[in-house]
Amino acid sequence: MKIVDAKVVVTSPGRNFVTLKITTDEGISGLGDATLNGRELAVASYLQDHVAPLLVGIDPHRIEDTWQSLYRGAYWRRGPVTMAAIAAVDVALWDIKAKAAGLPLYQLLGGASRERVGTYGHANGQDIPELFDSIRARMAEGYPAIRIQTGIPGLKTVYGVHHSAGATAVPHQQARPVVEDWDTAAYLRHIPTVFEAVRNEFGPELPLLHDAHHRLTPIQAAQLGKDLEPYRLFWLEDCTPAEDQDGLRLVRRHTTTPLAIGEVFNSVYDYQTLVSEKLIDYVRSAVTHFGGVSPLKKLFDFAAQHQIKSAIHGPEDISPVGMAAAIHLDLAIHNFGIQEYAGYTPLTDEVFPHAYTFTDGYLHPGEAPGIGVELDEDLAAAHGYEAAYLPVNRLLDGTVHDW
Ligand code: EZ4
Ligand code: CO
Repeated sequence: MKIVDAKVVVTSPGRNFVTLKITTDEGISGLGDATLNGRELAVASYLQDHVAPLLVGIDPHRIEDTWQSLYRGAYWRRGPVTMAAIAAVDVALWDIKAKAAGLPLYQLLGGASRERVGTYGHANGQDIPELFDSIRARMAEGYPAIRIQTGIPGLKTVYGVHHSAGATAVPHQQARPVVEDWDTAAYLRHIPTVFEAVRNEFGPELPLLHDAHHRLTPIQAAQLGKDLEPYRLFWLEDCTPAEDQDGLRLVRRHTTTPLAIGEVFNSVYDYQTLVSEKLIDYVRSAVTHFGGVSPLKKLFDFAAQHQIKSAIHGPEDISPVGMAAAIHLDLAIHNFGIQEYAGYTPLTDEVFPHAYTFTDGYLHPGEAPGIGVELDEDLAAAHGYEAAYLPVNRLLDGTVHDW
Protein backbone atom coordinates (compact mmCIF):
# COMPACT_ATOMS: atom_id res chain seq x y z
CA MET A 1 0.00 0.00 0.00
CA LYS A 2 1.20 3.55 -0.78
CA ILE A 3 0.05 7.00 0.23
CA VAL A 4 -1.19 8.90 -2.81
CA ASP A 5 -2.55 12.06 -1.19
CA ALA A 6 -2.50 14.01 2.08
CA LYS A 7 -4.71 17.05 2.44
CA VAL A 8 -5.67 19.42 5.21
CA VAL A 9 -9.23 20.55 5.90
CA VAL A 10 -9.86 23.53 8.19
CA THR A 11 -13.51 23.83 9.17
CA SER A 12 -15.50 25.76 11.74
CA PRO A 13 -18.86 24.15 12.53
CA GLY A 14 -19.05 26.40 15.62
CA ARG A 15 -15.33 26.39 16.32
CA ASN A 16 -12.21 25.67 14.29
CA PHE A 17 -10.91 22.16 13.65
CA VAL A 18 -7.90 21.08 11.58
CA THR A 19 -8.14 17.62 10.00
CA LEU A 20 -5.58 15.69 7.97
CA LYS A 21 -6.91 13.18 5.44
CA ILE A 22 -4.42 10.64 4.06
CA THR A 23 -5.50 8.59 1.04
CA THR A 24 -3.85 5.39 -0.24
CA ASP A 25 -3.65 3.67 -3.62
CA GLU A 26 -5.91 0.91 -2.25
CA GLY A 27 -8.76 3.33 -1.63
CA ILE A 28 -8.40 3.26 2.17
CA SER A 29 -8.13 6.68 3.78
CA GLY A 30 -7.40 7.81 7.32
CA LEU A 31 -8.13 10.91 9.40
CA GLY A 32 -6.05 12.70 12.02
CA ASP A 33 -6.82 15.72 14.21
CA ALA A 34 -4.32 18.61 14.28
CA THR A 35 -6.44 21.26 16.03
CA LEU A 36 -4.43 23.75 18.09
CA ASN A 37 -6.87 26.25 19.57
CA GLY A 38 -6.04 29.81 18.48
CA ARG A 39 -3.09 28.74 16.25
CA GLU A 40 -4.95 26.50 13.79
CA LEU A 41 -3.52 27.93 10.57
CA ALA A 42 0.08 27.46 11.70
CA VAL A 43 -0.47 23.70 12.04
CA ALA A 44 -2.43 23.58 8.78
CA SER A 45 0.52 25.17 6.95
CA TYR A 46 3.06 22.92 8.71
CA LEU A 47 1.13 19.92 7.44
CA GLN A 48 0.17 21.15 4.00
CA ASP A 49 3.43 22.86 3.07
CA HIS A 50 6.02 20.71 4.83
CA VAL A 51 4.61 17.28 5.72
CA ALA A 52 2.10 16.31 3.03
CA PRO A 53 4.73 16.27 0.24
CA LEU A 54 6.91 13.92 2.32
CA LEU A 55 4.06 11.46 2.85
CA VAL A 56 3.20 10.81 -0.79
CA GLY A 57 4.70 7.52 -1.95
CA ILE A 58 5.43 6.00 1.46
CA ASP A 59 3.95 2.80 2.94
CA PRO A 60 1.25 3.86 5.43
CA HIS A 61 1.82 0.72 7.51
CA ARG A 62 5.18 2.10 8.67
CA ILE A 63 3.73 4.22 11.48
CA GLU A 64 6.70 4.22 13.88
CA ASP A 65 9.23 4.87 11.12
CA THR A 66 7.12 7.75 9.77
CA TRP A 67 6.72 9.21 13.26
CA GLN A 68 10.44 9.05 13.95
CA SER A 69 11.34 10.53 10.58
CA LEU A 70 8.97 13.49 11.08
CA TYR A 71 10.20 14.04 14.67
CA ARG A 72 13.93 13.56 14.13
CA GLY A 73 14.10 14.53 10.49
CA ALA A 74 12.76 18.07 11.03
CA TYR A 75 15.77 18.74 13.30
CA TRP A 76 13.56 21.20 15.30
CA ARG A 77 11.95 19.09 18.02
CA ARG A 78 8.83 19.26 20.16
CA GLY A 79 6.53 22.25 20.49
CA PRO A 80 2.76 22.32 20.08
CA VAL A 81 2.67 23.12 16.34
CA THR A 82 5.09 20.35 15.37
CA MET A 83 3.57 17.79 17.70
CA ALA A 84 -0.03 18.52 16.65
CA ALA A 85 1.04 18.05 13.03
CA ILE A 86 2.83 14.76 13.79
CA ALA A 87 -0.18 13.63 15.85
CA ALA A 88 -2.47 14.03 12.85
CA VAL A 89 -0.19 11.87 10.71
CA ASP A 90 0.15 9.23 13.43
CA VAL A 91 -3.62 8.94 13.99
CA ALA A 92 -4.41 8.92 10.27
CA LEU A 93 -1.91 6.07 9.76
CA TRP A 94 -3.37 4.09 12.69
CA ASP A 95 -6.82 4.67 11.16
CA ILE A 96 -5.60 3.24 7.84
CA LYS A 97 -3.86 0.26 9.45
CA ALA A 98 -6.92 -0.63 11.51
CA LYS A 99 -9.23 -0.23 8.50
CA ALA A 100 -6.89 -2.46 6.46
CA ALA A 101 -7.07 -5.05 9.26
CA GLY A 102 -10.86 -4.69 9.44
CA LEU A 103 -10.63 -3.96 13.18
CA PRO A 104 -11.48 -1.05 15.46
CA LEU A 105 -8.22 0.64 16.53
CA TYR A 106 -8.49 -0.49 20.17
CA GLN A 107 -8.03 -4.09 19.01
CA LEU A 108 -4.59 -3.21 17.62
CA LEU A 109 -3.66 -1.53 20.91
CA GLY A 110 -4.14 -4.73 22.90
CA GLY A 111 -7.91 -5.04 22.93
CA ALA A 112 -10.43 -3.82 25.50
CA SER A 113 -9.30 -3.64 29.14
CA ARG A 114 -12.78 -2.50 30.25
CA GLU A 115 -16.37 -2.45 29.06
CA ARG A 116 -16.70 1.34 28.78
CA VAL A 117 -14.84 4.57 29.37
CA GLY A 118 -15.81 6.75 32.35
CA THR A 119 -15.90 10.49 31.84
CA TYR A 120 -16.20 13.77 33.66
CA GLY A 121 -18.21 16.73 32.49
CA HIS A 122 -18.07 20.44 33.23
CA ALA A 123 -20.35 22.32 35.64
CA ASN A 124 -19.94 26.08 35.63
CA GLY A 125 -21.74 28.89 37.45
CA GLN A 126 -21.24 32.58 37.96
CA ASP A 127 -22.42 32.00 41.54
CA ILE A 128 -23.26 29.01 43.73
CA PRO A 129 -26.98 28.65 42.80
CA GLU A 130 -26.03 28.72 39.10
CA LEU A 131 -23.29 26.16 39.78
CA PHE A 132 -25.77 23.86 41.58
CA ASP A 133 -28.10 23.99 38.55
CA SER A 134 -25.20 23.12 36.29
CA ILE A 135 -24.12 20.20 38.52
CA ARG A 136 -27.71 18.89 38.47
CA ALA A 137 -27.76 19.13 34.68
CA ARG A 138 -24.52 17.11 34.38
CA MET A 139 -25.82 14.52 36.87
CA ALA A 140 -29.01 14.19 34.83
CA GLU A 141 -26.86 13.51 31.75
CA GLY A 142 -25.27 10.65 33.69
CA TYR A 143 -21.75 12.01 34.16
CA PRO A 144 -20.08 9.89 36.84
CA ALA A 145 -17.72 12.75 37.81
CA ILE A 146 -17.96 16.53 37.50
CA ARG A 147 -15.47 19.39 37.22
CA ILE A 148 -16.70 22.53 38.99
CA GLN A 149 -15.69 26.12 38.16
CA THR A 150 -17.29 29.30 39.51
CA GLY A 151 -17.12 33.04 39.32
CA ILE A 152 -15.12 34.83 42.02
CA PRO A 153 -16.86 37.72 43.86
CA GLY A 154 -15.42 40.99 42.57
CA LEU A 155 -14.13 39.55 39.28
CA LYS A 156 -16.09 40.07 36.07
CA THR A 157 -14.94 37.07 34.06
CA VAL A 158 -12.89 34.04 35.04
CA TYR A 159 -11.88 30.75 33.44
CA GLY A 160 -14.60 28.22 32.79
CA VAL A 161 -17.56 30.43 33.62
CA HIS A 162 -17.90 32.66 30.59
CA HIS A 163 -17.42 31.13 27.23
CA SER A 164 -14.14 32.04 25.63
CA ALA A 165 -13.83 34.36 22.66
CA GLY A 166 -15.55 32.03 20.21
CA ALA A 167 -15.89 32.82 16.56
CA THR A 168 -16.03 36.47 15.64
CA ALA A 169 -17.56 38.08 12.60
CA VAL A 170 -14.53 40.27 11.88
CA PRO A 171 -11.90 39.57 9.18
CA HIS A 172 -9.25 37.36 10.64
CA GLN A 173 -6.46 39.93 10.85
CA GLN A 174 -8.72 42.01 13.13
CA ALA A 175 -9.69 39.31 15.63
CA ARG A 176 -8.39 39.91 19.16
CA PRO A 177 -8.52 37.86 22.36
CA VAL A 178 -10.96 39.00 25.05
CA VAL A 179 -9.40 39.99 28.37
CA GLU A 180 -10.38 38.19 31.58
CA ASP A 181 -9.41 39.43 35.04
CA TRP A 182 -7.81 37.75 37.97
CA ASP A 183 -7.08 38.14 41.68
CA THR A 184 -5.30 35.15 43.22
CA ALA A 185 -6.04 36.09 46.85
CA ALA A 186 -9.78 36.40 46.16
CA TYR A 187 -9.72 33.04 44.36
CA LEU A 188 -7.88 31.28 47.20
CA ARG A 189 -10.41 32.63 49.72
CA HIS A 190 -13.44 31.72 47.62
CA ILE A 191 -12.85 28.24 46.21
CA PRO A 192 -12.85 26.30 49.52
CA THR A 193 -16.24 27.88 50.35
CA VAL A 194 -17.57 26.67 46.98
CA PHE A 195 -16.47 23.10 47.68
CA GLU A 196 -17.97 23.25 51.17
CA ALA A 197 -21.31 24.37 49.71
CA VAL A 198 -21.22 21.70 47.00
CA ARG A 199 -20.41 18.90 49.48
CA ASN A 200 -23.21 20.13 51.78
CA GLU A 201 -25.68 20.07 48.91
CA PHE A 202 -24.59 16.94 47.02
CA GLY A 203 -22.97 14.78 49.71
CA PRO A 204 -19.59 13.08 49.97
CA GLU A 205 -19.83 10.56 47.13
CA LEU A 206 -19.92 12.62 43.93
CA PRO A 207 -16.41 12.73 42.43
CA LEU A 208 -15.47 16.41 42.05
CA LEU A 209 -12.64 17.98 40.06
CA HIS A 210 -11.35 21.52 39.77
CA ASP A 211 -9.06 23.25 37.25
CA ALA A 212 -6.80 26.03 38.60
CA HIS A 213 -5.60 26.66 35.03
CA HIS A 214 -1.93 27.38 35.81
CA ARG A 215 -2.72 30.46 37.90
CA LEU A 216 -0.93 29.74 41.17
CA THR A 217 2.66 29.73 42.35
CA PRO A 218 3.81 26.44 43.93
CA ILE A 219 3.27 27.72 47.49
CA GLN A 220 -0.21 29.08 46.61
CA ALA A 221 -1.03 25.73 44.99
CA ALA A 222 0.11 23.97 48.16
CA GLN A 223 -2.17 26.21 50.24
CA LEU A 224 -5.15 25.51 48.01
CA GLY A 225 -4.46 21.77 47.99
CA LYS A 226 -4.40 21.75 51.78
CA ASP A 227 -7.54 23.88 52.09
CA LEU A 228 -9.42 21.52 49.75
CA GLU A 229 -8.38 18.29 51.53
CA PRO A 230 -11.60 18.04 53.60
CA TYR A 231 -13.65 17.93 50.35
CA ARG A 232 -11.74 14.93 48.94
CA LEU A 233 -11.30 16.07 45.34
CA PHE A 234 -10.87 13.53 42.55
CA TRP A 235 -8.14 15.95 41.45
CA LEU A 236 -6.87 19.49 41.37
CA GLU A 237 -5.78 20.27 37.80
CA ASP A 238 -2.93 22.47 36.54
CA CYS A 239 -2.42 24.01 39.98
CA THR A 240 0.80 25.73 38.85
CA PRO A 241 2.52 26.14 35.46
CA ALA A 242 4.24 22.76 35.21
CA GLU A 243 6.95 23.65 32.74
CA ASP A 244 8.56 24.29 36.14
CA GLN A 245 8.49 20.58 36.99
CA ASP A 246 10.53 21.18 40.19
CA GLY A 247 7.69 23.35 41.49
CA LEU A 248 5.53 20.27 41.91
CA ARG A 249 7.94 18.89 44.53
CA LEU A 250 6.93 21.75 46.78
CA VAL A 251 3.19 21.27 46.13
CA ARG A 252 3.46 17.53 46.71
CA ARG A 253 5.28 17.91 50.04
CA HIS A 254 2.36 19.89 51.44
CA THR A 255 -0.87 18.32 50.23
CA THR A 256 -2.59 14.97 49.71
CA THR A 257 -5.08 16.44 47.21
CA PRO A 258 -4.52 14.40 43.99
CA LEU A 259 -2.90 16.36 41.17
CA ALA A 260 -3.48 16.24 37.41
CA ILE A 261 -1.21 17.95 34.89
CA GLY A 262 -0.28 18.02 31.25
CA GLU A 263 -2.89 19.35 28.81
CA VAL A 264 -0.40 21.89 27.41
CA PHE A 265 2.45 19.36 27.25
CA ASN A 266 3.53 17.78 23.99
CA SER A 267 6.40 15.44 24.83
CA VAL A 268 7.36 12.76 27.34
CA TYR A 269 10.29 15.02 28.27
CA ASP A 270 7.79 17.47 29.81
CA TYR A 271 6.88 14.70 32.27
CA GLN A 272 10.22 13.15 33.21
CA THR A 273 10.50 14.61 36.73
CA LEU A 274 6.74 14.66 37.36
CA VAL A 275 6.33 10.97 36.61
CA SER A 276 9.60 9.46 37.80
CA GLU A 277 9.27 11.25 41.17
CA LYS A 278 5.52 10.51 41.43
CA LEU A 279 4.73 14.22 41.79
CA ILE A 280 1.33 13.90 40.06
CA ASP A 281 -1.50 11.35 39.93
CA TYR A 282 -2.91 11.83 36.42
CA VAL A 283 -1.30 12.67 33.08
CA ARG A 284 -3.54 14.92 31.00
CA SER A 285 -2.10 15.11 27.49
CA ALA A 286 -4.34 14.81 24.45
CA VAL A 287 -3.62 12.48 21.53
CA THR A 288 -3.92 15.58 19.33
CA HIS A 289 -1.22 17.63 21.09
CA PHE A 290 1.21 14.89 22.05
CA GLY A 291 2.25 13.51 18.67
CA GLY A 292 -0.52 10.92 18.42
CA VAL A 293 -1.52 7.54 19.77
CA SER A 294 2.00 6.07 19.47
CA PRO A 295 3.82 8.43 21.90
CA LEU A 296 0.83 8.79 24.24
CA LYS A 297 0.69 5.00 24.69
CA LYS A 298 4.40 5.11 25.60
CA LEU A 299 3.71 7.90 28.13
CA PHE A 300 0.92 5.88 29.73
CA ASP A 301 3.19 2.83 29.98
CA PHE A 302 5.87 5.01 31.65
CA ALA A 303 3.23 6.47 34.01
CA ALA A 304 1.92 2.99 34.87
CA GLN A 305 5.28 2.05 36.41
CA HIS A 306 4.72 4.92 38.85
CA GLN A 307 1.05 4.14 39.60
CA ILE A 308 -0.04 7.24 37.68
CA LYS A 309 -3.20 7.06 35.57
CA SER A 310 -4.44 8.51 32.30
CA ALA A 311 -6.83 11.44 32.01
CA ILE A 312 -6.84 12.50 28.37
CA HIS A 313 -7.67 16.15 27.72
CA GLY A 314 -11.05 16.29 26.00
CA PRO A 315 -12.31 19.86 25.63
CA GLU A 316 -14.52 21.08 22.76
CA ASP A 317 -11.37 22.18 20.94
CA ILE A 318 -10.19 18.60 20.31
CA SER A 319 -12.12 17.45 17.21
CA PRO A 320 -14.25 14.27 17.20
CA VAL A 321 -11.33 12.69 15.31
CA GLY A 322 -8.96 13.37 18.22
CA MET A 323 -11.67 12.34 20.69
CA ALA A 324 -12.22 9.00 18.93
CA ALA A 325 -8.48 8.25 18.98
CA ALA A 326 -8.52 9.01 22.72
CA ILE A 327 -11.45 6.68 23.39
CA HIS A 328 -9.74 3.75 21.64
CA LEU A 329 -6.65 4.30 23.80
CA ASP A 330 -8.78 4.70 26.96
CA LEU A 331 -10.48 1.39 26.32
CA ALA A 332 -7.21 -0.46 25.70
CA ILE A 333 -4.72 0.68 28.34
CA HIS A 334 -4.66 -0.82 31.82
CA ASN A 335 -3.91 2.39 33.75
CA PHE A 336 -6.95 4.31 32.49
CA GLY A 337 -8.13 6.96 34.98
CA ILE A 338 -10.88 9.08 33.44
CA GLN A 339 -11.71 10.82 30.13
CA GLU A 340 -12.71 14.49 29.94
CA TYR A 341 -15.75 14.82 27.68
CA ALA A 342 -17.54 18.08 26.93
CA GLY A 343 -19.55 16.95 23.89
CA TYR A 344 -20.04 18.73 20.57
CA THR A 345 -22.57 20.87 18.77
CA PRO A 346 -24.98 18.91 16.51
CA LEU A 347 -23.36 20.54 13.45
CA THR A 348 -19.92 19.29 14.55
CA ASP A 349 -21.31 15.75 14.86
CA GLU A 350 -22.69 16.13 11.32
CA VAL A 351 -19.34 17.26 9.90
CA PHE A 352 -17.64 14.34 11.70
CA PRO A 353 -20.08 11.37 11.76
CA HIS A 354 -18.68 8.90 14.28
CA ALA A 355 -19.08 5.36 15.59
CA TYR A 356 -18.24 6.26 19.18
CA THR A 357 -21.12 6.66 21.59
CA PHE A 358 -21.75 8.58 24.80
CA THR A 359 -24.32 6.80 26.96
CA ASP A 360 -25.16 7.59 30.59
CA GLY A 361 -21.80 9.29 31.11
CA TYR A 362 -19.73 6.55 29.51
CA LEU A 363 -17.99 6.50 26.12
CA HIS A 364 -17.34 3.55 23.83
CA PRO A 365 -15.35 3.73 20.58
CA GLY A 366 -17.74 1.43 18.68
CA GLU A 367 -16.80 -1.47 16.42
CA ALA A 368 -16.27 0.31 13.07
CA PRO A 369 -12.87 -0.51 11.52
CA GLY A 370 -10.25 2.19 12.13
CA ILE A 371 -10.95 5.05 14.54
CA GLY A 372 -14.56 5.13 13.35
CA VAL A 373 -14.88 8.77 12.28
CA GLU A 374 -15.64 10.15 8.82
CA LEU A 375 -15.40 13.70 7.47
CA ASP A 376 -18.23 15.23 5.47
CA GLU A 377 -16.02 17.34 3.21
CA ASP A 378 -18.84 19.29 1.57
CA LEU A 379 -20.33 20.28 4.90
CA ALA A 380 -16.86 21.10 6.24
CA ALA A 381 -16.20 23.33 3.23
CA ALA A 382 -19.49 25.17 3.84
CA HIS A 383 -18.16 26.24 7.27
CA GLY A 384 -14.72 27.73 6.70
CA TYR A 385 -12.13 29.03 9.18
CA GLU A 386 -13.24 31.80 11.52
CA ALA A 387 -10.60 33.66 13.50
CA ALA A 388 -10.99 33.07 17.24
CA TYR A 389 -8.59 33.27 20.14
CA LEU A 390 -8.45 32.10 23.73
CA PRO A 391 -8.73 34.94 26.24
CA VAL A 392 -5.80 36.73 27.79
CA ASN A 393 -5.80 37.02 31.59
CA ARG A 394 -4.77 40.16 33.50
CA LEU A 395 -4.39 41.02 37.17
CA LEU A 396 -6.47 43.93 38.46
CA ASP A 397 -3.48 46.28 37.93
CA GLY A 398 -3.25 45.21 34.29
CA THR A 399 -0.33 42.76 34.52
CA VAL A 400 -0.63 39.79 32.16
CA HIS A 401 -1.18 36.58 34.14
CA ASP A 402 -1.26 32.88 33.21
CA TRP A 403 -4.42 31.77 31.41
O1 EZ4 B 1 -8.97 25.73 28.52
O2 EZ4 B 1 -8.70 23.34 25.84
O3 EZ4 B 1 -9.32 21.06 31.10
N1 EZ4 B 1 -9.63 21.66 30.13
C1 EZ4 B 1 -9.17 22.89 29.82
C2 EZ4 B 1 -9.60 23.41 28.46
C3 EZ4 B 1 -8.66 24.48 27.93
C4 EZ4 B 1 -8.82 24.61 26.43
C5 EZ4 B 1 -7.77 25.53 25.82
O4 EZ4 B 1 -7.82 25.46 24.42
O5 EZ4 B 1 -8.46 23.48 30.59
O6 EZ4 B 1 -10.91 23.82 28.48
CO1 CO C 1 -7.62 22.07 32.07
